[in-house]
Amino acid sequence: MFFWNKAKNTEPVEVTPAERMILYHYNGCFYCKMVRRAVDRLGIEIEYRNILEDPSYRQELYEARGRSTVPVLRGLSKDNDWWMPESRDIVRYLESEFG
Ligand SMILES: N[C@@H](CCC(=O)N[C@@H](CS)C(=O)NCC(=O)O)C(=O)O
Repeated sequence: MFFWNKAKNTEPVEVTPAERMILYHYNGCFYCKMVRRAVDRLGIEIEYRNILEDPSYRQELYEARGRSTVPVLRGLSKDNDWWMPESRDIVRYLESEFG
């Protein structure tokens, strides 16, 4: 099971395997590119939501997190909906789950 720290000095959050994964990103973002590269390298099936191409994606990200910084990986299941920011945490999670 993967855990990550949502913010400094917080309890680790448990990330459960998701039925669907979504990456909020945009093309010119270096940190997003790092994550997209990991997704390609690991051959993961993921839905991309480009927040500059579709403002509704930016809006849903903002509503969930209170900010629209990308990249953010979202894991959706019937009984869970987690949102993971920070490129390095995302890559670490993907490698631990799919590497
Ligand atoms: N530490 C973050 C940095 C993310 C970051 O700075 N993203 C930029 C784009 S490359 C961004 O979304 N800036 C606009 C904002 O924060 O609203 C990470 O590694 O994911």
